[in-house]
Amino acid sequence: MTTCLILWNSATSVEIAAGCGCKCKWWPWRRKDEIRMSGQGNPNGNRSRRALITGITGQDGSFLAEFLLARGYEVHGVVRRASTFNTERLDAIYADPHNQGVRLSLHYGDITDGAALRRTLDRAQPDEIYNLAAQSHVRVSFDQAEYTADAVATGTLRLLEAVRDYTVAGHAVRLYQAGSSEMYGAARPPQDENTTFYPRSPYAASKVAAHWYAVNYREAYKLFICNGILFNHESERRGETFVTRKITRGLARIKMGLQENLYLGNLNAKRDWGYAKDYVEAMWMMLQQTEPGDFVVATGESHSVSDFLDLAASYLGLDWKKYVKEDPRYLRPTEVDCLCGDAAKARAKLGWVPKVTFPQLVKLMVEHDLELAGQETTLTKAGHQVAQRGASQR
Ligand code: NDP
Ligand code: GDR
Repeated sequence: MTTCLILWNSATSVEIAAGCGCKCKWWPWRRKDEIRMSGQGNPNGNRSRRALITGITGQDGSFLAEFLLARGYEVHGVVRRASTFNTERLDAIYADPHNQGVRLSLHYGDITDGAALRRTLDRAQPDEIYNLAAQSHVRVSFDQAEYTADAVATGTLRLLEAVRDYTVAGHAVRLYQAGSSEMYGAARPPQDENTTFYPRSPYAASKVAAHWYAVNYREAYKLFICNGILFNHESERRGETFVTRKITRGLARIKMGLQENLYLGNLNAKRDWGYAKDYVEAMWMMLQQTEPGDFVVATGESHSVSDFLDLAASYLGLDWKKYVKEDPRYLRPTEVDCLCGDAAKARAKLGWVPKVTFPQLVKLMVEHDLELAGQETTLTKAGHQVAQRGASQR
């Protein structure tokens, strides 16, 4: 007799089936006694569950790594070699690998390098894979279209091929694919899982390809793969060239007298903005279901870029119209006007609901960036020279 383990998720008060031992559809190659799950719901014996994250150094990757470590996972991440440190977001959880009991391991690799991906799978032996690696900037994808397609679309295909062979070799694994609301592009809001994709950038078209590769591998090889269709999610760790963070960084610096103007593109675009920490939890929840599926993750509220400016400026007591200038270099050849997600399926099946509201999100980002601007001011006043971050990309 095998057992089905049901985990109780205290955060959302829902029952989450951690794989089905009885039918064993998603772990068909496991012997029945191996399927009996440990306290962690691990189909691969009694060791702690292992997750592999591509894109671990990014906003979502860093939050997800923290989330999984807190749940007892051993976490492996793919890191690109760079001439400067690109692991800043992992500093809080990084531990010297020479220490005993370290549960975070980083592996050099790249989503454009299939051989390295395969080696990383062999070394990490993951039970869950989160494919977050991407050239994720929509505007940049118009300048680097081929590379974006290679990383986002073909990169996903490379990983799927590696996963296919990994399962043929007898491993049980579940994969999360990071899809995007950008795939809806010009489709009329509200958008849900049944809305037809209408991508408006090389990035979005590449994410659509990745989505369908994932669906095809799920159907063709019976792999447990979930596509998350996540709407915009932001945080104090958001890359500084995305509009929300650009605004909170820029206005906070203006408030402290460190910057005179803020140059932006289209202020009328509307997005459904949530908090990244809430969204990584939804990724994990998808992989704990008994059946794989695709889920929209969104707040259901849409706000314009100027709404975001209004709120951020009001927390700082600024009139943003005095400082914000339009710069056509930040416009896109084809824009996505309005995204607003309907996450009813995620609510019903995963029990997922966003916890942080739009005003709370803007406030926490402003507070964080005011602190950064304060540090810069203190150093400057003390006579230190402080170089501007990412000056060439602003
Ligand atoms: P980030 O841009 O913050 O992080 C992207 C990550 O991918 C970084 O770790 C980056 O590494 C890595 N990466 C980039 N290119 C490669 C490559 N060639 N090989 C390996 N790794 C690479 O993105 P987010 O954390 O915001 O997003 C995570 C994923 O979710 C992405 O796939 C994104 O497209 C998608 N997404 C994001 C949404 C959002 O609102 N944040 C919404 C919907 C989808 P490095 O640090 O070295 O640059
Ligand atoms: P997006 O996020 O394109 O939705 O992609 P971004 O913050 O870049 O743009 C949102 C909207 O703001 C407008 N905008 C500006 N954008 C930037 N970056 N810089 C500006 O100066 C500026 N001025 C106005 C844009 O035109 C756009 O309409 C993000 C990424 O995280 C993707 O990886 C992810 O898939 C989607 O969200 C969901």
